[in-house]
Amino acid sequence: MKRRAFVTRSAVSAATVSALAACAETAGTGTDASSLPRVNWRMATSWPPSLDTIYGGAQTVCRRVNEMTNGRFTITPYAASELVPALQVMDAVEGGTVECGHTASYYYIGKNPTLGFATTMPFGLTAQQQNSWLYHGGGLEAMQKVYSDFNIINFPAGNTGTQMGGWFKRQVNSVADLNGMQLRVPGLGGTIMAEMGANVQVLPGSEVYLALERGAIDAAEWVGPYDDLKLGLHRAAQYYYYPGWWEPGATLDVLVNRRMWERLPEEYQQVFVAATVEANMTMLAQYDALNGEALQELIEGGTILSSFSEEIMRRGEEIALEIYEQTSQRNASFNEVYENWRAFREVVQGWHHLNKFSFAQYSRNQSS
Ligand code: PYR
Repeated sequence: MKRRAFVTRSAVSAATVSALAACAETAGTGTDASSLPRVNWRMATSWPPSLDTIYGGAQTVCRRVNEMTNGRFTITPYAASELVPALQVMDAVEGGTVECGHTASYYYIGKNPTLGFATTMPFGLTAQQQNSWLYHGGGLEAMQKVYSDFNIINFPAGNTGTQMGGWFKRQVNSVADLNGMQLRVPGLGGTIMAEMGANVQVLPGSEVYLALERGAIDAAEWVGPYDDLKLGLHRAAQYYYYPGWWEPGATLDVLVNRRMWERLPEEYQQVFVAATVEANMTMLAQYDALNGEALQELIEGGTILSSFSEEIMRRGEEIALEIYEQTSQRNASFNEVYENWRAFREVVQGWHHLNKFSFAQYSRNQSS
């Protein structure tokens, strides 16, 4: 039922927008027929504004809310560290320092590992499958339940698609090669890398290049060719690994302080949800359109592409499954979400293996 309620809310948003536009038109004639209040919010983000893809997700939400309410509800996005440090956006929203934020939920798995599901899980769902789980598989309700413990309501508002595995200063062929390496890998991917012997840290996007270039870390993963090129990561390391098996379809979330959310008129809530859905789709389209060309530019500039070895990927998957089982035993919310997510994954992957991946396999064979 709830799932339907979400979809219905999104679907009726167009009607709401028309109603708001009608109010605005009347207001334009000099009669302020709109009883809707003026609301001004701030949105903290975890991103440098130079990344028009990921920071663009925050901008899309803010711009569309403004446009759809004819300027009555404005949200101003702020770059990482302008209001709060990049990796403390959730804390700021929870505490009400800001009304909302645009960030990656897996930066906060220290608070509850279940939050990782909102972004992506190692060996988990592609972007298409993740959206399917969130919007039609009970995923969004499940994650909103987890976030309610933090006085927050969350909405997907961007997806990077399957990421790259990152930039390494030296080649890694075996699990043993990862031992002692200093890596920048966020989320449960970092936990897995640590199990394989690496020293893992999570740095905000704006700090990754300097840390890699100066040798404070030996390898770093950010998103993919377009962003990585902009950050200059190819100038700090030569070996570019794929696939990003710990981030097969990373969602970025807008987090909203629950008290602030409840104070919004329902019309603004619906506009807000519609804007996040638009940002979710737009960011993925942007990444898919931009990454291919950026990859060519990287290769022409001397980047060496390498796939992770079967040994590293198999061991990574084994550790991921162990973590999922063990965390399920001690964390009730993780167990609840994992059970739902695992069942969904089995069905959606079966379907995609039959149609989508067999088509991809055929296309790949034809072009090679
Ligand atoms: C990262 O922090 O690595 C993201 O993919 C956003």
